Amino acid sequence: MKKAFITGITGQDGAYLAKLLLDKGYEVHGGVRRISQPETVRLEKLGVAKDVHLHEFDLTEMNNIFRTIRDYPVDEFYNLAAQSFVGTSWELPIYTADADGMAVVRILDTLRTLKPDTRFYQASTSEMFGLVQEVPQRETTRLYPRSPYGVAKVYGHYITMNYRESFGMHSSSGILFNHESPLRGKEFVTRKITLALAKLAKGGSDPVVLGNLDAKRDWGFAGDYVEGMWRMLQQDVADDYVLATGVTTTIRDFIRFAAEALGMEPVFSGEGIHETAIDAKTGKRIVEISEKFFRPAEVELLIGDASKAEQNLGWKATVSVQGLAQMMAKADYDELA
Ligand code: NAP
Ligand code: G4F
Repeated sequence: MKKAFITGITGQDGAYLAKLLLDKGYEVHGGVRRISQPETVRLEKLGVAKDVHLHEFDLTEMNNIFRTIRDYPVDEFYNLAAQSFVGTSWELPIYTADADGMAVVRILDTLRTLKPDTRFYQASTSEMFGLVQEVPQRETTRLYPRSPYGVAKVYGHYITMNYRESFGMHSSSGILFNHESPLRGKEFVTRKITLALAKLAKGGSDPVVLGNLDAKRDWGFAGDYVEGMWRMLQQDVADDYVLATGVTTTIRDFIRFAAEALGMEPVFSGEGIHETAIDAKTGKRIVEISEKFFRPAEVELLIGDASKAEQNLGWKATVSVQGLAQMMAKADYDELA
């Protein structure tokens, strides 16, 4: 029986990956940081909370990482934990650099010392492309991060490559474009939209208040992307791979897809911070704009080319952005009382 360790097992991807590995017969261990009320709700929703072994773990604590790797040696180590919200990275830039950058070398160097044959996955991100230097973005596109989060992830990305090249470790980075699901954190724009629209569809009256509706993202389904992570670690030779759908969509169009899935007829009017949308069926205002949700520097366009992953890993995204918006909106609607 293969063993795996997942940092960030309580997060969106951690929960889907835990389920995938359990279904494949792995013994699954996961790192959980100390917070006042441990959140295993995603693992519970997927019905796997009782099947995983949870250990106290924090990215910022070197000796804790050392003891974890010493006491629970595994075949595959997936580093998914991070301060993952781009907006917060301007408020917590130093913590973000530590958790999303320095922590990667803490883990890699401990693996190198204690168990260098462990296969390692690093959660790199399309946010590293930032002010994009090529369209679509691929593994060789020059990086130009636009947030403290993106900058920290660039360090994690290059140190993962460096430990592969320096010490021959099986360390791979997945450069994953945005991926979402009904388990997505409520602060991310897709889930913020589907939850607010579901409340409106249930009779509520509060519009969703957003920032830049013109930004474009390449959105896929998280369940597909964890399969790609696993496939990367099954290769004989470690490497870096983009996972993406190859389709890009504005925030405005995502709102349209989610609203239509809930039976609304969204109509947008106005510009900039005066833009709004109403549901033509009920006349209710469903979208407002606030300066509060604009970022100091924006990533305007992301669209990925995942042809290397398709060729080498046989991986392809299976859920369209319309299907994703529908899945998330319906899940939020069904869950509301
Ligand atoms: P998520 O839902 O926010 O999960 C993040 C996880 O990291 C949570 O389990 C969180 O624990 C844990 N964590 C945060 N700080 C920690 C610390 N100091 N020590 C230990 N654990 C800590 O994120 P996700 O969407 O699943 O993303 C997984 C990874 O992929 C992240 O590294 C993210 O940056 C990266 N990524 C995500 C996407 C995407 O679109 N989802 C795209 C590219 C890359 P709590 O439960 O205690 O908060
Ligand atoms: O949903 P978001 O917060 O995701 P973002 O910034 O693209 O980051 C996510 O994807 C990255 C991969 O590219 C991951 F690495 C990262 O961990 C995370 O999972 O924002 C998406 C877009 C942005 O352009 C933002 O400015 O939506 C725009 N937006 C407009 N109004 C908003 C809002 N974003 C949020 N969160 N909240 C708003 O009200």
